[in-house]
Amino acid sequence: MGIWFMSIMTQESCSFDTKMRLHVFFDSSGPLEFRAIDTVSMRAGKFRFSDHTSSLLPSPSEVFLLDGFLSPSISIELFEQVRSEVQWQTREISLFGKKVLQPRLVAWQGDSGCSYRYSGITWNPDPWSPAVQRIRGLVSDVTDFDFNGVLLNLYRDGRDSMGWHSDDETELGHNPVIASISLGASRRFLFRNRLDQKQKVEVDLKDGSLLIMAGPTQKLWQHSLPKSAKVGEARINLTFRRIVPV
Ligand SMILES: O=C(O)CCC(=O)C(=O)O
Repeated sequence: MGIWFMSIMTQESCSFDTKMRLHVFFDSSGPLEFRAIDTVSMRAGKFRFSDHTSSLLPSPSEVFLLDGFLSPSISIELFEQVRSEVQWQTREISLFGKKVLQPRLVAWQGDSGCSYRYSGITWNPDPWSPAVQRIRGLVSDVTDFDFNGVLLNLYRDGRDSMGWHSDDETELGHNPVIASISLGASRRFLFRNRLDQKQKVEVDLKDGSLLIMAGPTQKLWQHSLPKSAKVGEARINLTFRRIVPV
């Protein structure tokens, strides 16, 4: 069963780049909820949001945050489905020459052949699971971008984390577009400038939010999800990516 959605184009605005879409979520009993989405669209390799949404990082980096992309009721249902349907793994990574367990559970799903190598591990894709496929549909629809893989992270509580890194692996190509969905507990997410590490930008990634990183963001900035003693609840993050032939 679960939730399905339909996407309806309600209006073309006078601006060429901005479209208005309506997402209609429904389950087997009928429509559950309507949500108006300010779309982001890819034109000539650049993301554009409607006028009131500006980049969190200075130009030429492109980072956009849409809070409430999924409503609380949809997020709760998707959180439970994703948590139970994904084949979560704990993996060892090399850190400063030592083998350590990643401080979170991880999975990689994608189209056949879309392997992804990071932190010394090659991930062959698990097939798309139903709820993840549904979220992929929503994200592809709002971004007009065809993602062929997703890295899933399950942070069991505030002791789980992700260290500083950029998503700049060769197989993601030049200026990758990455769409990140958060479900569950809110967590702090930090950016730091690669040349001037004291320059930091912080955002809260809330339940149901969509964060998009595009342009040269990965070349110019690193990001991390620090530990937090205050967070007792779990969080799932899905970062949709496009693996390109190398
Ligand atoms: O959990 C997050 O929001 C961070 C995920 C992340 O940095 C990544 O997958 O590269």
